[in-house]
Amino acid sequence: MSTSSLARGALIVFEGCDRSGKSTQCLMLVERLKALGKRVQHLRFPDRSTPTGQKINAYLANASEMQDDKIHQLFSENRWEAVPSMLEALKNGTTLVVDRYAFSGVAFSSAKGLDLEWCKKPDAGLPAPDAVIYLDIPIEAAMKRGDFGNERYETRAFQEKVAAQYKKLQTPSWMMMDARLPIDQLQADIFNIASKVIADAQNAPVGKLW
Ligand code: Z5A
Ligand code: MG
Repeated sequence: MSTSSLARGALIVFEGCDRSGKSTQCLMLVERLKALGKRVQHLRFPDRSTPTGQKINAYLANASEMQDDKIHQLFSENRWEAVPSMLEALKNGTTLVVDRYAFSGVAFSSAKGLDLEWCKKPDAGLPAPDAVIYLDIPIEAAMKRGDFGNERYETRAFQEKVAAQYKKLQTPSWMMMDARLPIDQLQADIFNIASKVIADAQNAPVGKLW
């Protein structure tokens, strides 16, 4: 029997504007991988269940105010809290499917006018995704899926600024997907991409942002 270390899991991140279909596609991918007997875990940021996440939740719900630089750092802290368990899971062969990550942090804060390079700093050193699946959709089309919610940032003008910032953050592992495709067709494409990413990540070290 081989004594070589266990193949690691892959870190697959979904990004995109409001209503682009991230949560829908994350859930479908997790369910399909589980059905195939793969080890997989679904994460989302912000993780609103932790003390930092609860402060973020109050901010997003407009129930509290915070300076732009401070809330930016809090979003990052919310990710760093998860890093030990993320690294452990990856090491144990569990693939992580993550709904929003540091790219959201930088895109949203820099869309408010904060310097993009400054915004990247708090997340430098986080586990780097093996793939960023970006669900690309014109804001007009996203709005046809129903009104944006009532949270902070959920306006057309702001989402347009966010989309422009996202495009400055593309890494080599960035996959631009047409989020206007029918849900099942998009999932089929995403599943094929994820399967290859999982296979390729098995024996590669976990990278670091940025
Ligand atoms: N934020 C930040 O500022 N800094 C940070 O560091 C982080 C986040 C991590 C969290 O929102 C907010 O925090 C977010 C960024 C900021 N603010 N905004 N905007 P969230 O993640 O909790 O919520 P969201 O993801 O933005 O919104 P959402 O509505 O959950 O969008 P979604 O997950 O992309 O979409 P969905 O729920 O999968 O689908 C939306 C609807 O479209 C639904 O009815 C689906 O059935 C439908 N749908 C989905 N796919 C399709 C297709 N392909 N065709 C037709 N209809 C579809
Ligand atoms: Mg969502």
